Amino acid sequence: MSEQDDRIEGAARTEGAPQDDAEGGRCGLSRRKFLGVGAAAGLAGAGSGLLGAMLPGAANARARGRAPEDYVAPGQLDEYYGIWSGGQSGEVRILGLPSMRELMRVPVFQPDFTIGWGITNESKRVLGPNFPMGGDLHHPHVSQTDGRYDGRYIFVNDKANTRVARIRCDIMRTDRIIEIPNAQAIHGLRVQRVPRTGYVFCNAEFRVPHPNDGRDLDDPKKYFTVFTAIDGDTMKIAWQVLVDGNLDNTDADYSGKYAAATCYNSEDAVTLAGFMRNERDWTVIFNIPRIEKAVKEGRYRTIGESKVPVVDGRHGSDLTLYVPTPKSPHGCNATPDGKYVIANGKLSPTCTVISWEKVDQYFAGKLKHPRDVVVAEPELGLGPLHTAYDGRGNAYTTLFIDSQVVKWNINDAIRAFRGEKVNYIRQKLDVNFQPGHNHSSMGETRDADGKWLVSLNKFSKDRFLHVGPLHPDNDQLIDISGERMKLVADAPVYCEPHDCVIIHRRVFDGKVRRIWDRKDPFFAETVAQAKRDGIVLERDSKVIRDGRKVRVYMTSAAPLYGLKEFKVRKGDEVTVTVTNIDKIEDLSHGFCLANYGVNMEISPHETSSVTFVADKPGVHWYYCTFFCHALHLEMRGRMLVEA
Ligand code: CUK
Ligand code: CUA
Repeated sequence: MSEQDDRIEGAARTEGAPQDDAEGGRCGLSRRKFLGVGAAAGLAGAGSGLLGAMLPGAANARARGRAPEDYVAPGQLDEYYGIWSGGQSGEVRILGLPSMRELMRVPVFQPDFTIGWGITNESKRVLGPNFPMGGDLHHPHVSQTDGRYDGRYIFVNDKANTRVARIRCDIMRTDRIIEIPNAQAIHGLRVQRVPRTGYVFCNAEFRVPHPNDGRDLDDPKKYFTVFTAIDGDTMKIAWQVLVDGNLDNTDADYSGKYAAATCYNSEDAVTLAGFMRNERDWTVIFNIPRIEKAVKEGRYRTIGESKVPVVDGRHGSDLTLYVPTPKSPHGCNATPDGKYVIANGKLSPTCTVISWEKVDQYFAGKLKHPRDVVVAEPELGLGPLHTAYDGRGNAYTTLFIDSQVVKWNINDAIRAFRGEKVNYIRQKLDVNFQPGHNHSSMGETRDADGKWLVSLNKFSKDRFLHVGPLHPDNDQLIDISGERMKLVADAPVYCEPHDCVIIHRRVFDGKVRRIWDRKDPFFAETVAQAKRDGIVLERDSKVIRDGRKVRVYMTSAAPLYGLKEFKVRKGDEVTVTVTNIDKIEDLSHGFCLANYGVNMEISPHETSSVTFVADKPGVHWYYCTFFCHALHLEMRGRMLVEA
């Protein structure tokens, strides 16, 4: 049997196999029993024993789907971009779908020696002077206009260092990073859909005392956290809302009136054990027009040194609505038809469906109890974390503990909630293993097209060749275009993406630059300095001495730098500015300075610069690190440092 035949046969087996379903799988029953025992404990305590127990069955039940190259042949382009979080790496990755090929990495919070992120002056201006190393990047989301992707920006959170960053989609480069005041650990992040982005909403997850200067460490009354709205155009903070509980994930509606956030620790505890007592926590709904009005009328306070207006949205406020939601809810996902937002129960086997229309009625005083906005609460399985949509009325929820994706019908769940006898579960598909987020193609916009679903699985176990004790995650591609979900591909990924968005290529077509615009603001400050030095960057290669500061300007054109050597004195502060005057697409140069920890990339028509102190005398070669020409290896020069 050829490899090809084997693959197709494998695919057929996957589609029809009983392992597809929750109850009758080859290893299904025994595994469910295992999981049943320690479900809550597994979630709370990461459950390593639990996972070990399911290994043998899982290995047998390996689903062998069609390979991605069956969908995207070599040389063919993908239909979708996947914008992937890089998790602890602090970067964003760009994949093609359905091939799952990694196309690019965009450094955000972490240094990156390939392009010199954290080394070049241009990147340091974005990162700030004393940026903490690294970040924990969970949620990349693309700006929208009227509920549709407009392809301007990607916004991302940094949980580790309480920041939010923006990536320009035209150059796929980070252009702004801001710190969020009055907060610790920015987690959930989503964009305002209507009328446009507009606001970027983000959740500070950890409650800390305010002011957090050591005077109150253990007084729960002093602990709180905030919901933040950032102006996505200026990257200034518009306002914050004081809340009860710990905020987790967030999403916005399709009318521009509301944002929602899942919220745990209704117990007001300051320790982990206290967090999980209550059967219900909340989904918090933020009434944006009312909050804006309160800010406008001065009904806010400021905290500490920050000037950001903070309105009080704790219980009793008319700016917010706390919908009781079981239990420590996690994912928060608005449906693309604009009708509902769904909170994923995490420690409860349920998802809670909240109707925006009922939220309207509640704020208008027509509904009495906050629970009246709930229109369904389907029981789905163990550990529901996140939900994606196909635009045809179906929802796809990841079940962390069950290691499954469950497809269910929203309308049927609503009917069942009203007491009708209907089965809202459509299918349960094993994924490998322990999924966190999932995402569907165009699924967080009005254009949800129901073609692809990706399940971001935290554990790969034995799915790949072993590469040491640290295993890659396993992001699995699932075809959801038909009645039944079909597992198509496994994709190992470096740890650990939390979230992604899948965007049709038409959104970016014609918007992503192939070479730099010489007028790009990304290096405008460097250009301005050159002008003050009387330098035309596209033409001149020259050394300017300004006291102990030396500015070295050179062009790069394959396979030559504009300067074969330059001379400085020990202790000089040297700035090397390189302008790539090649205009051929894909012809990047590098500038690497031996034994100085300097490397940077200069793509066609880009200017990059780096500043360092020439503290090591002698000869230091600089050379090109991007293979640009048959004589690339000859592309070099000497920095001569006089003692
Ligand atoms: S979170 Cu990681 S699996 Cu940060 Cu969106 Cu749910
Ligand atoms: Cu320029 Cu290699």
